Amino acid sequence: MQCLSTILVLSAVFAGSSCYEVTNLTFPASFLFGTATAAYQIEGAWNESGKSVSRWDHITHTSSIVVDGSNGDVACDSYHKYKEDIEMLKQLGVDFYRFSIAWTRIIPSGFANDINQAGVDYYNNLIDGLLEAGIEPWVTMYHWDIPQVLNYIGDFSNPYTIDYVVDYADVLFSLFGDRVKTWITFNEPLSFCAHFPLSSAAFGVHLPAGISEYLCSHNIVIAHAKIYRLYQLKYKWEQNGRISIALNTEYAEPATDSPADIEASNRKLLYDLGWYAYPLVHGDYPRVMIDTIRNLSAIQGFPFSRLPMFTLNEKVIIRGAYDFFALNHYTSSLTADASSVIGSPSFLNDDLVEQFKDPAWGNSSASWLTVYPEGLRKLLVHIKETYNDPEIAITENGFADEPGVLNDVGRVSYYQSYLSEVLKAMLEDGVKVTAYTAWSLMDNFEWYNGYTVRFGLYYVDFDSPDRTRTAKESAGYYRNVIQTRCLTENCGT
Ligand code: GBH
Repeated sequence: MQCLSTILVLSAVFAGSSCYEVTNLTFPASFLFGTATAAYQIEGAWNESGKSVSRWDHITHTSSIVVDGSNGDVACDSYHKYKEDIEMLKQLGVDFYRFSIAWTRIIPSGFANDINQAGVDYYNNLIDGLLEAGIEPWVTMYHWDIPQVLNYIGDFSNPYTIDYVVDYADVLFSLFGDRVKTWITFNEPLSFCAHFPLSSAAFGVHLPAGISEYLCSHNIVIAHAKIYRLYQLKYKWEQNGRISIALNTEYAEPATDSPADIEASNRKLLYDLGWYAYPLVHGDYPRVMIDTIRNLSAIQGFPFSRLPMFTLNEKVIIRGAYDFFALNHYTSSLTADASSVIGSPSFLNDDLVEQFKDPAWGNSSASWLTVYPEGLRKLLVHIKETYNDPEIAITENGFADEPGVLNDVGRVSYYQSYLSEVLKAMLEDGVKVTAYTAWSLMDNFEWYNGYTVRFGLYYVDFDSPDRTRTAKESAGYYRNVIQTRCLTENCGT
């Protein structure tokens, strides 16, 4: 087997597992390629033109949890430089651009009483500019920047927030739905309900672990379904768009081939992805979550299961509330059974598994992101088999390296190998993948990691007042893939 392909300068790319055979299958002409960003990570202009304070403005201004002490006050300055962003997207030749709208720019009070025209103008300009360039706008309604006023009342763990976010969605459909045909309601509830609040008090949600994650996720599933149903009743006939929710998961690779570890891996996927996908596809939480969390809650002295129940009416609106399956995926973990360990109440303990990384997998500059492309293919097959063979759009996938790397061979190799597994899943396993999104268009504010970790196809110079953008090697590689539909130099040979 040859190590990687001959294209570009691809020596020594996989720290660890250096041999990966890239397929010479090709993407069908109908397959869509895009890139993604999120409002807080790129826009800057945090207090301009009527925008109010979001949770992330609040966190970065009042705590010290971001490793380099930075914030998104200016970020990539895309609020002023969106035309340059569109030029980059044109250079890449993408079919679509997935970006998010800042709730705090559209309805700064947090409630839909007043609409901020300057915010509306910004997104109108962006959407119209994209359409003129022949690029479809794919809009995420919520990528973690909740108005701080709603964070104060408990964020999504407060059921009133369901109504407020549905009102916000209604405003977005009415303002932009004539031109936006692909909507993502929420980005990664697993991240913002389960991973983040636990890692920092800065989030300001003071409900105990083991309770807050489940309330948040429960309300998100209901809110998503209400937004979906609102659209069907009020807008679908006229606007004819498609709606989903971007769900993220690692692939859980069994640590050994023991039945207990295989079951643990399956359980982990049902906890991380099934928590949301099971209600949407099958009408309720996965059986293993219902039973396990009820039992653990009883042992821990709770008079109720910490996993809430859906009412019959809720089940009816939730089941089927999606037009396609939207998947964010970056990495995998080895997974082992830990069902004899009963920890303190917490979503992260309730799954009764232990996870760690295979030292043979390649690394990135984010500790959580190791390179295991086969995990994506296995995950796609798992989704096909578990969720009624849905159409799948990969709404994020990408690689982290250090600031300033322009000859980003690690990223090129990551995209090449992960896309290779997407092709195999499609053409050899029959998984209906119809779109792929590279995270991210450009380097941006990487949440807790500030500007120390980079995901962009374009480098951004955060020291320059212009926030100068420069194409990396990976931008050229991705452009070539989009043009040729092929990952190597020898497709079809
Ligand atoms: C995506 O989440 C986000 O949607 C996007 O905004 C972000 O820029 C991109 O990833 C790159 O990070 O620090 O060990 O607790 C990816 C899923 C879930 C990965 C939370 C990091 C925290 C791991 N993320 N996880 S840890």
